[in-house]
Amino acid sequence: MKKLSKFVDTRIGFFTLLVVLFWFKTLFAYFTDFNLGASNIFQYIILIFNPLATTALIYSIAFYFKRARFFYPVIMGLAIANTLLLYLNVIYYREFTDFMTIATMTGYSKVNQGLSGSSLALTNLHDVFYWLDIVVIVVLMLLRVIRFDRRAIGTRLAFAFTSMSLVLFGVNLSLAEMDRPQLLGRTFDRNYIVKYLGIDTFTGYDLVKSQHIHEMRQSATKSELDKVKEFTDKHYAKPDPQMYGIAKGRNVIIIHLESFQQFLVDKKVNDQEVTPFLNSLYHSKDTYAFDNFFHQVGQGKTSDAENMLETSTFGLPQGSLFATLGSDNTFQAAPAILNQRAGYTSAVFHGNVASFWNRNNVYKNLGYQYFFDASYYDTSGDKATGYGLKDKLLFKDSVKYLQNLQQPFYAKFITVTNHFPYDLDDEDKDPNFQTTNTGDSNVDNYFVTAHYLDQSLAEFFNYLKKTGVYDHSIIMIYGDHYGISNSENPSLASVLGKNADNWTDFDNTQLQRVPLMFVIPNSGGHGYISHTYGGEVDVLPTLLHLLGVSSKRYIQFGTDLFSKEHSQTVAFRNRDFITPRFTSINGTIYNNRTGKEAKLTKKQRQQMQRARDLVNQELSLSDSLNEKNLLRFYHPKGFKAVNPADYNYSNGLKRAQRIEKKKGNKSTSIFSQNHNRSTVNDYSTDAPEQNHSSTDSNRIKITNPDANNK
Ligand code: GP9
Ligand code: MN
Repeated sequence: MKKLSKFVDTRIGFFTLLVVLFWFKTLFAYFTDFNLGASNIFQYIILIFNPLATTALIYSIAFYFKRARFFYPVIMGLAIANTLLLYLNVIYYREFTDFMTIATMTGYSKVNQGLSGSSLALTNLHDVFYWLDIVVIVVLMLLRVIRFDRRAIGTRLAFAFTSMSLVLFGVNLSLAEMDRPQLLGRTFDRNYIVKYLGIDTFTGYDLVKSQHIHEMRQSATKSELDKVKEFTDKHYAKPDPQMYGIAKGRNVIIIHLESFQQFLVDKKVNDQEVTPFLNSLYHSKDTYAFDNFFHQVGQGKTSDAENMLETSTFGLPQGSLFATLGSDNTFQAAPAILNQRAGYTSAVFHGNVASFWNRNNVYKNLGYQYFFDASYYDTSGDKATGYGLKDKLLFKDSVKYLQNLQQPFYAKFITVTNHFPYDLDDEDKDPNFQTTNTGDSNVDNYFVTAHYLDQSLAEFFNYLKKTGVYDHSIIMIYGDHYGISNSENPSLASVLGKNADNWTDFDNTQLQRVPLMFVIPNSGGHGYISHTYGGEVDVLPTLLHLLGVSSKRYIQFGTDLFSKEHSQTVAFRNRDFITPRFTSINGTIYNNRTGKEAKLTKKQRQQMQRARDLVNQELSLSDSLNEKNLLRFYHPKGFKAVNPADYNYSNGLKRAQRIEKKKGNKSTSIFSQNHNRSTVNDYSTDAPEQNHSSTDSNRIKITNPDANNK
């Protein structure tokens, strides 16, 4: 013991102590918080050794500082930074089942406000272990139990440590390459890099890559655009004449159902429907619904869904396109297309801060004319949960802005209440609705917030009907992505009548289904539930065609879901994919009917290979389009490039009213058509908060650089 403490009192001893502690902490994370899927003894050996080389390499930097008063702070600083990186990844992984990239980290700074609520919910009691050693060491140093070693390490010895670590790293890398050739060359899964090389290497590697993207953008040429254009032209699917233009000239009301999965539709728990209102829409003859519609988001989640729906291009393989590239990317998106082709006014209603997912910048590039963010609403006291204004209040309090917009409008409502961690105040809970009892509070609460969201929708629809807006609108409803993450799916299994013990990756993929419905009142009552396979990237061409706007001239990766030529191969962001008969996960093909590994005929194998090629091609081309910002070179007929400087989201209401005034009796707003009378009183909600005075502190902080003096 004494010997050990003496050793720690030397610099090499102290270094060794810190390296070993961090090594253990990383292993702790590997085996408790991460799920890296080591499948054989060789992979386990690599996994166990991979933190060692980089940790030693990083900490050896401190040896070059000769003076004790530099050496100790430097090595402790490195240890703390390294722990912080590990810990942030642990938190991030719990929600995204993925690791943080430089892109997400820099994106984080733009969105961290909104994330703070759920980050706290993502902490775990055992997290103490990640920080305990640091605290103990600092205390021991302060108490002089660990003493500073004044004897410097010679530069040559320091160099020897660095070189040793590099050699060790080389060994690590070659072992990894033996097991998985071209590990770094064709990165498709961050899990693999961490599994083989550790988090530090992954982060360093990612840093180099983001620098690369920066350079790529600068050197991109128009010929690269031609390749993309050739692909999307070839895959264009022409509209079904029966459907083309059936919603022409109508308002488009988009309802973004936060974290809402298809399994909620028609689901009963304790003999009660979770979402009775949505179910009634789903089965209505006015509704065209899809039950094999999949979310395709990556790390950008909501923002990826938005990007796909607005642009029919994919999100990025890492990070959020909105947060990382969105500020200066060129888009040819729905709001701009519909404004220029069919005179639509565009607006987003969202009760969270404008900076979340960098929306305040990106929406300008998409061509959104109005953005009613949290600063337009009273979000004080109990009116908001962690991600913003509660849904019932969002819909109700939006009406005073919506009614002044010129029709037709393209208006998107982004809900938030059904967001992890599915918190809802008791006052908002339906006393007649009894949720599941799975023992996993996320799963149990998920049904409660979904039920609330459903009620809020019913109230909004009542308003639309009462004012007659309903009759000349098309209402598009979709779920953006999963609510229950893969790691929690086993808790959900029993609710779905499945067995948690043999839950598979195939089952996870099945749960990537989200709702998509087009409600088109007075359109003949031919609505039905379509079993066509499709994904979020297909929505824009579908919608444009329903509105009678041809999508042919634009670069879009999706195809019209109603078209006979629609491609039913649905690409997921990690390059897995699903077709009506088979699902490809990590290279394994499953039979959709049995959920087991498929035995393919030669012909089927060829078909699946073609599907795989298609998926790889479309994802790569979409990435090239967005990463290199190629749309800046593309000028489709009649499309005027969007200039973000033309947009400003402050004083939205005043701006709309000014337009109303200027148009006089030509104004088409709901307000004008209602003989210049407000329709606010046509809205009724049972939300208990509406009359609460705001005594409590706010649950979200409003800081929108753009919006003042409403
Ligand atoms: C926040 C909301 C949530 O404004 O849209 O985004 P998510 O966490 O689901 O990506
Ligand atoms: Mn979301």
